[in-house]
Amino acid sequence: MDNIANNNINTHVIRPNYDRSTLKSRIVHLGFGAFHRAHQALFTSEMLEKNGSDWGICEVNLFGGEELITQLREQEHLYTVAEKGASETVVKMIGSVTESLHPSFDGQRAVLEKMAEEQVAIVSMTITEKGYCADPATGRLDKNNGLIKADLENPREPKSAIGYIVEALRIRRELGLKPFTVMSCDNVQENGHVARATVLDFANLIDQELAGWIEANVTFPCTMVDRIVPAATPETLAEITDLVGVADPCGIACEPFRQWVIEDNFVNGRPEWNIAGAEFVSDVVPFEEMKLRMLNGSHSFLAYLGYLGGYQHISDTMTNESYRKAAFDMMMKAQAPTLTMPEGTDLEAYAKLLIERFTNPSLKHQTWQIAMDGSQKIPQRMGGSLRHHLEHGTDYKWLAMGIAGWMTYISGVDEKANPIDVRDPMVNQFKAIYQEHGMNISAVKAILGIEAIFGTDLIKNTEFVDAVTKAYQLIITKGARAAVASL
Ligand code: NAI
Ligand code: CS2
Repeated sequence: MDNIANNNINTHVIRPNYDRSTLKSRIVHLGFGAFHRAHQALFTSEMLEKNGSDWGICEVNLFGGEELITQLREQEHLYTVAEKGASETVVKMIGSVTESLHPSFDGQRAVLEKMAEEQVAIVSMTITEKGYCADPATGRLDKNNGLIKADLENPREPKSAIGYIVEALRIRRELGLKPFTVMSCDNVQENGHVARATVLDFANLIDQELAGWIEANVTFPCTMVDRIVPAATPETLAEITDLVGVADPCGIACEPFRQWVIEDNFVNGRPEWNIAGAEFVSDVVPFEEMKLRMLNGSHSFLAYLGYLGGYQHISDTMTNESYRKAAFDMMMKAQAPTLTMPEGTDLEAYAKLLIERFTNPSLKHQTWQIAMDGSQKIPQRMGGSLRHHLEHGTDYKWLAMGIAGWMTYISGVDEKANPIDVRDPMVNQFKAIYQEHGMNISAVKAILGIEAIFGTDLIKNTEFVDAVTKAYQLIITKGARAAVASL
């Protein structure tokens, strides 16, 4: 089959200019999705270009993505990234991927054996928020999660990412090998701490000695990752074929902006990602919080209220002045005041840049995609700042509207009475609530009563419950556009 590895590709594509044959799989990455392809793998490729080191990546998809792995192998693990600015596109071929595995066709053992190979120094992850099998409100392991229950019964044959990491570490310990660093690159508040807590919670339930060894020997750096990478669509792939000259089913389009701030806490060596633009710092938490609240918080706001308002893409919502203003106010009035940043951080400049990034008309980032998995996203994108405002008696109307927008969205019916395809690990719980309450405002209290999302404190705060109820009522009676315009 013709592909990017065995064909002439257009000369404007920037190709890897380093010797790929010297690379070793020193990183095993769980989650060969859209984001990783345009972020960590690209940073690694650009680093290799500059330092000629041997840090290669073995890609693993634990759930889905079988075709992607098959295709990647057919094209010698090469693929392209199209960085689409408002007026110009840069196309890069990525060469940092050395190998790939999928438990569906290579078997679970092959994945574990790879993770336990001596040269593997880092296991990194982009497995989505739900991949951590944590209780979203506490960040601790959810022992009732179906995958976790199965893995606790049969830890040598894991299914969850957490189960794989613990089993691979067990094997390494048994072989007398150094551990690897576990590096989360997901949009999870204090992602390294959540990865650590879930891994240790799991290990403690199966083998306390192993848990003690992990606690003493493994590090879990936190990272702040940023680049808008929408899921590939047939249109993006057709555009990439035009740009490259040959079809690349593993190709992905993204925005030009990228940022990666990493806590410098690696137990077994690390690549010099800094020479490709990443920053190693001692404390990432303020940067993570800034990004999750200002970018992701307003993204979720725009996703729910945008979808309900009839907008398919984030850039479409930005054509409506009241959405644009609400997103900026959400950043500057609802989120920025809750942050404690290192001196010199210019949050207004950050917010202005975010609005510009959201406006990029070349990126077709669907509101429906961002709306996915709200139960996992809302607590970290809005919960912390909400509590801050409740404590300080300050205005949080944008957060109340965002939460009410999410609640309306998960009812599963849009403003034209069409069904919404709600994707969320808690979707059955939402369905049960709406079956009982219909669109009645009593649904608000029922949803706020879900402890895994809202904890136990928020439902007791009548001022907050009233604010969300009012916003919800406005959305269902006047529509999302009018509700956003009222802010
Ligand atoms: P995607 O849908 O393209 O890929 C999801 C990946 O997660 C797949 O590789 C899949 O195998 C894996 N996965 C799904 N459920 C899993 C589970 N329960 N356990 C283990 N692995 C699981 O999504 P995409 O765009 O790659 O995003 C993934 C994550 O990366 C996001 O959830 C977010 O945390 C983070 N991220 C994404 C950005 C983006 O713009 N796409 C930007 C910044 C961070
Ligand atoms: C988005 C993020 O899908 C979502 O929930 O908010 O993936 C967002 O695109 C990235 O975090 C940008 O870095």
